Amino acid sequence: RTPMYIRAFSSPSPAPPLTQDDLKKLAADKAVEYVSSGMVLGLGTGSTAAFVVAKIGELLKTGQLKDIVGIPTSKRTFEQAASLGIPLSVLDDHPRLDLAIDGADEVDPDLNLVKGRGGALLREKMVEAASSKFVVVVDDTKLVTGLGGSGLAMPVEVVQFCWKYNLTRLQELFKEEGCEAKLRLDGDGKPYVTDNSNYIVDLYFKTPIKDAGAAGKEISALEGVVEHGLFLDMASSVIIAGKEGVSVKT
Ligand code: ABF
Repeated sequence: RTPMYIRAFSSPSPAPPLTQDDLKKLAADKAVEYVSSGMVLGLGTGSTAAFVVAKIGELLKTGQLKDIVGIPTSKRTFEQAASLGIPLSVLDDHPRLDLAIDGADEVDPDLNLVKGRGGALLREKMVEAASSKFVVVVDDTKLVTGLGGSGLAMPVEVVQFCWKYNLTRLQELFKEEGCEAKLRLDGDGKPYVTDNSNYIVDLYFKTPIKDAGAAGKEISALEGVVEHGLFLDMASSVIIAGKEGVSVKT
């Protein structure tokens, strides 16, 4: 018989719990299974999308993927992908994409999204709208029952000119939802400037947005609004990683 103290030391210790980054990576790896050689591929922005870009770089390096053209959705993603040697292009030269993969800030039960807390919403929306398939990668903390219901920001990209005027108009639009509008600041307390030289007004709702379709149209109708973070009817699939594993919703 094995003495008790040896058994205690030799029994396998339980696996450490998965971190949020582990979950993001699991979702990213699953999404990369949708990528095949020869694709024109939209490359998302954010920490989950960064795992996707890293994996694609790896597969290109080992020759498991070939002839990919990546269309980055931000300067940050451009830099990461370029550093990994992923061939890159722009929508001007590739107006139709086979697939785009990106993260999200909120996902509702109908696969509608809030995006843009990472500041890249305009390029993300342009690239993802041009893709035949748009696969979203999230960990399960991003699931909400109604958009805007997380109490976190719903971003709107606005021109710098008279941004206060637009901030007030946005807040007025959603008075009934108890909306608070704030200009996004960078780490130095200065206005955050997007890749397109615009500002971002973040909308904070006390209750979920009642009619996201109508809200999106009303926001877009304001002169000086460039784009908003409601991505409605755009996602083909959402890959969700949670402690219980990875699931795919379509
Ligand atoms: C982008 O990255 C954004 O639209 C969204 O704001 C953000 C999600 O970031 P993360 O994956 O780091 O949570 O996809």
